[in-house]
Amino acid sequence: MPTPSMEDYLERIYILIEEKGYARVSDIAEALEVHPSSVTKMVQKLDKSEYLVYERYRGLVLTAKGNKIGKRLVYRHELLEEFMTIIGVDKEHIYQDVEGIEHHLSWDAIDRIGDVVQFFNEKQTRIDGLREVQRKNEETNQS
Ligand SMILES: [Mn+2]
Repeated sequence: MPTPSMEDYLERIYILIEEKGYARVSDIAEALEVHPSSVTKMVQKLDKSEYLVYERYRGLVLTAKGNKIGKRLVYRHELLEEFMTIIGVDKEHIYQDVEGIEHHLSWDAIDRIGDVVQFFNEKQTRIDGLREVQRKNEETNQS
C-alpha cells in the first residue's frame, strides 16, 4: 500500500493527467506546494513501486496499478467532500478537513461513508431532517 505522501502524489498526478493529458514535475510541485526536487524524489519512489514509469523525455506515465489506485484516491477525496457537504460542514473547511482525514480511513470506512451518502441522497426528506436537527441544536447553543 502507498504511504499517505505517496497517495497525495498519486491523487494529484491522476488529476493532472485527466485534466491536461500529462503531469510534469513542475505542475506537480506547484499543485502540492513542494520543491521540484521533492517531486523528483517521490516520482522515483513511485516508479520503483511500479505505480508509474518515469522517462526523462517522455515524462511520466501511470502504470495500470498506478492508474487504478489514482482513480480510487480521487473517488475517495470526492466522496468525503460530498459527505462533508451533506452533514453540513462549512464549505470553507471542507477541503482541509478532507485532506486531514482521507489517508487515515480504512476502505471499509470509505464504503460505509458511501452508504451514508447514498442514504441521504436517496431522499431529500432525509437531508431536510438532518438540517432540522442542526437548526434545533444551533438554537439550543445560542440560548
Ligand atoms: Mn486529497
